[in-house]
Amino acid sequence: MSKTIMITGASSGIGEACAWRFASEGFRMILTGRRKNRLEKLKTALNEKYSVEVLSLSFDVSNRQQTEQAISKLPEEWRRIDVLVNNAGLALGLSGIEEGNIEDWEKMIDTNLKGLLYASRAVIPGMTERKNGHIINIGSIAGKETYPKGNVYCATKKAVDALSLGMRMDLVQYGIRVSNVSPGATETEFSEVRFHGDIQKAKKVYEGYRPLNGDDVARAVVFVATLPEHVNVNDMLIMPTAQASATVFNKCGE
Ligand code: NDP
Ligand code: 8X3
Repeated sequence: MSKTIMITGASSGIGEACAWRFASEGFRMILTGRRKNRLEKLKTALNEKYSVEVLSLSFDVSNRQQTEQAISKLPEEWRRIDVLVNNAGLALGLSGIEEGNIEDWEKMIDTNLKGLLYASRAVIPGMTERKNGHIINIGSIAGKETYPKGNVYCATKKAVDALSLGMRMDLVQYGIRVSNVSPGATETEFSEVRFHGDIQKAKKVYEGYRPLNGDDVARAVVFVATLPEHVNVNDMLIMPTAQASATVFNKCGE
């Protein structure tokens, strides 16, 4: 029987690219995000190309009640989740800690950290019962290295890094795999969201070098998820060739 994967934040970027890659591998998919229209369009496109079963679920992962309800009310045939990709997340703002916007901080913490916890807590009991499953958390280079003005976003991703290892330690006794996949600069809607819709500012982030795209990261996630069951990738850092660290780039004009 095909495995079932739940991908949070599948309505764009890395999550959407993962949906396409996992569909091509024959996974059944639960795709989540807030933007219902996007998810429905994606579902139709995936069905047309790969004839895979897709369930789209629209909820805000930072809302505990919505997340718990969405997962606890899954139809019987979708209750067995083999792989959970905790991808939903965002950065809001790029500013010094002395002038940071507290609402932005709260949204990042609520989504990147609490949302990941809510989704995981709802899915893990099924995995422990079956003594099988795989959680893949999307971290970031920002969780490995703090960069100037990245403060709170970096802190949430550092927390994802710590949680991935904590989950791994607690779930090893159940045979559940836990992986942390941390990308460097990836051109998605990420910067547009970070700069509150300022497209020009967002474009500048990716100028002068070739960033990753969603599909580059999705390939890594599929690799991690499709290794033999006795193999666990604890931690993977995947960077554009032109980016050596959070702040060191080879910008020679792409
Ligand atoms: P996008 O903005 O393209 O995608 C973000 C996804 O997260 C969307 O599908 C969005 O869906 C979803 N999302 C955001 N907030 C919520 C919420 N409250 N509830 C449910 N879903 C939510 O960015 P990326 O694809 O780049 O980001 C995906 C992940 O990758 C994030 O965790 C990000 O931190 C991480 N990352 C990104 C990097 C990059 O350079 N782009 C590098 C390293 C890590 P919707 O708006 O429909 O809810
Ligand atoms: C996204 C990559 O470097 O903008 O996590 O934080 S970065």
